[in-house]
Amino acid sequence: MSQAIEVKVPDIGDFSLVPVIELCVQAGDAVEADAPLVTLESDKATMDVPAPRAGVVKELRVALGDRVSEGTVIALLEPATDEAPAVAKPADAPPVPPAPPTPRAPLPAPRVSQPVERRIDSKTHASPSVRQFARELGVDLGRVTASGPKGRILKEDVSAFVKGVMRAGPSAVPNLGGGLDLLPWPKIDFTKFGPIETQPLSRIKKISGQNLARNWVMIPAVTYHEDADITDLEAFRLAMNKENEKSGAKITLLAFLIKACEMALKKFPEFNSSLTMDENGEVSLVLKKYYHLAFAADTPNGLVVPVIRNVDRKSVSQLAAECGDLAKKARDGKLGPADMQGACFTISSVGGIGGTAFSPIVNAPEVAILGVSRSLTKPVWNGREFVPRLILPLSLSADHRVIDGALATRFNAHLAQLLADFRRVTL
Ligand code: CAO
Repeated sequence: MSQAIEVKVPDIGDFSLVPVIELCVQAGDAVEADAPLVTLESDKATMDVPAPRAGVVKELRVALGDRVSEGTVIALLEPATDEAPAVAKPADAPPVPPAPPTPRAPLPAPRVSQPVERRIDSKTHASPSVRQFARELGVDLGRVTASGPKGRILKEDVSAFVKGVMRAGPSAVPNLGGGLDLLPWPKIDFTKFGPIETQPLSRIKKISGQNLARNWVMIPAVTYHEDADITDLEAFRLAMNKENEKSGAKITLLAFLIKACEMALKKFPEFNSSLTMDENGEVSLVLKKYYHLAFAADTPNGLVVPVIRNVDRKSVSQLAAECGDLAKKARDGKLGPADMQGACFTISSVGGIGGTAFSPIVNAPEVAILGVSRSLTKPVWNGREFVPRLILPLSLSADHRVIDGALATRFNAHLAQLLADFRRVTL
């Protein structure tokens, strides 16, 4: 173990002689860097003094009610060494490679909970660390009974509240819109109404069903519709297929769609992203710099979604060939897990079957999916007359937490432009 360091109250603005209202640790506790050690409260705000590094608290130099100012030593901390981390790892955790030596960080800024929070709900009187703890557990502090001085909610109060809710079961949680609180699935004896036959669900249907249900309830998705004029693209595709008739290599519409989507993802990077949450409940957006596109494939056993990797390094002909191979593998039930992982964006094309529009379900953790229905020759007004044009219906579902309506419509419009004149893909 290395030598203990003094943890001092950092710069807390204009405040001095601020009372310590909570001790978050005791001597002997192992703490992570940034973990709150004590909480201070001025007449304007509460703030935690965090551990500057991971280590073991050797001594707490303050007691509840003590008044402290910038520079007051609140604790002695024995920093964890690389060889012996202070916080125990689970026995079966893989060995952690030693981190390179880093210069000692300056004292982190205190986490301050501004008084505005109090004004919103004067009953929820709690330190930032307790608020964070409650947030992690999804606890509404307004419903927790405080046992701390001056009606302050302590960490133990939040734990006791959660235990109480767990003991009482789901009915103890009144549904004010926060939880789903769904009714159980209806149990009906269908034989009362007529003859029936019961079939087991396929393995694929069971797995995809769970994913689809989660995505449907967890993603606030909106579907945006657009028409793409593919008259020239389809003429070009058919001409190419005629030219290559002998080789048997067929370029599919799906391959053009994949290439056009790759270009649209490059122009609108938010579509090539995923939402993630860290252990503190902090949500961020991961923007991907690779282009792996998936397509939904209908198989006798159910829906599967194979992935074509690095679409940006492949030509439309290569994409068509790979789609064909993967679709065959899907139908033969031979797709491995690696064939279905890592997608950035999915295309669900039912155009070979029919349809005019539909709302595809976003495939988490992706943020958008393009649905494609059957193209149809329609009369389109060109300013002087109606002319027959081949129109492809596009239905883009996008996660509204990441993509708003204007952006989704721009993505669709751009995609339609690319499909209307595929030369734009080369620009
Ligand atoms: N409009 C009109 N015709 C279309 C079309 C469209 N949008 N897309 C394809 N077609 C035509 C093709 O021209 C082709 O016709 P020909 O046989 O005369 O050449 C035929 O439909 C088959 O097309 P294809 O061989 O190019 O196959 P595809 O690319 O349409 O489909 C695949 C491949 C794997 C996507 C498809 O087999 C499939 O499984 N589709 C269903 C996907 C699905 O279930 N999605 C829903 C998911 S959500 O529940």
